[in-house]
Amino acid sequence: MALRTLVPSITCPHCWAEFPPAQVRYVSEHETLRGDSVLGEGAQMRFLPSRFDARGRAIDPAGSVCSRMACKRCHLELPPATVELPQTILSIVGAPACGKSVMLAAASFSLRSGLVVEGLDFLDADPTLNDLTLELEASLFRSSTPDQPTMIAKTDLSGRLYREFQIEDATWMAPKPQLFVLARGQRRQLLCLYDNAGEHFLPGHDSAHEPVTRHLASSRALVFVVDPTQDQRVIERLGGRETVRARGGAGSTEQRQDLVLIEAANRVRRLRALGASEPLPFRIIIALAKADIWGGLTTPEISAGFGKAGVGEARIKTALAVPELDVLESAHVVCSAFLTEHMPELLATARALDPKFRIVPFSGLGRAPSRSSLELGLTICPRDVRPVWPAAPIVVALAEAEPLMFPEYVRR
Ligand SMILES: Nc1nc2c(ncn2[C@@H]2O[C@H](COP(=O)(O)OP(=O)(O)OP(=O)(O)O)[C@@H](O)[C@H]2O)c(=O)[nH]1
Ligand SMILES: [Mg+2]
Repeated sequence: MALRTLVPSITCPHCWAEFPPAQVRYVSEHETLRGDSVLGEGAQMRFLPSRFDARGRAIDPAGSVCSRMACKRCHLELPPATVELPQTILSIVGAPACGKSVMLAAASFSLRSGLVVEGLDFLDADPTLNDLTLELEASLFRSSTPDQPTMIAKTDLSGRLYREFQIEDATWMAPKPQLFVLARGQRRQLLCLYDNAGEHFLPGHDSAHEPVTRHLASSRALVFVVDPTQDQRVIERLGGRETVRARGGAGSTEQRQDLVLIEAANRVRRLRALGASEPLPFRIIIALAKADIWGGLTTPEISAGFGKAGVGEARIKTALAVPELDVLESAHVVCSAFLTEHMPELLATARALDPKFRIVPFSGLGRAPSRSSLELGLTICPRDVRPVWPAAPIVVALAEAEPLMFPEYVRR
């Protein structure tokens, strides 16, 4: 039997409890063991095993061999990789409609293609758990009807994208984790992402029993998605609200995105008991979304160099791949100048929270959606979607969290 190495500590991707692997619960298999103290009558009982078979599998109180594991606290099932691989949680944060779900779909789709980072394998840790990402990808990137206009729906604030569990007489709700196994050279890692509704990040929307953004307590980097088309100065330069809206821009300025960033930082401080003047425990990556709309406003025009080199296959590869560090660094400089001119308070906030923050522009769709009919709103045919640097913000965040796995993207 091959020896398995266990991680020293597990962080549950569902409820973020931390505990050693020896305390992991098993899911009973015997049909008489129906009913669980945390998950209710419909679930199989979870238990702390004391008997094992010759192959090290747990035996439940009724004598059945069990191999599925669960969290000590919330009792939700843990994919086997969680006890063996170190886990990196990245928090994707941003105002409503800034482009988080499109980024998640475009990033996971392109990472699977193998064209994004040399030698990186990217697999679902558990396809049943990842159904959410698979659905998002299917609608825009793997459609069986690529000529039928479609669009990713707004992320719901509750419902099937979330999990409910019972702890100490209270019902908790948390977003479903999306878990991926990353392998590069000798290194293997679990990557854990969540797709929140933007409303969850707005000031005043954090409730004790709906810990929907509690991943901020355990994450290793913050990907803050910024939509420049939610800023009045950018909207004016692009020709006004209606023009911006018709191209997929938000065209609304209800949310000040710098305040959403401050709120996220405050939650991180509160959850980790950090003092007001202590630095944040991770890097902030400003993911500047929808570059296909505002890229023409930068000097030099970012859209000119942005994944355009090459033709045919080569062009697709340059568009999907994370560019080399010097290209990322010059994009950072150009975008910094753009933000200084148009959204200076956002830049100042990011700098104050993390002086080494990095800016990564991207476009999940690569071109503007259009209004195919009045009822459908903005849509795009999957065949026309051309993401540019879709996974770059996530890979740069990973490089900050796991520099040994992605050394070529670490700042020198
Ligand atoms: N032109 C353009 N429009 C985009 C792009 N990405 C997203 N959009 C538009 O922005 C809208 C919102 O994108 P989502 O990814 O759903 O935004 P979100 O941040 O997940 O929003 P919530 O779920 O409400 O928090 C989409 O319906 C598109 O119309 C892009 O890369 N280019
Ligand atoms: Mg969404």
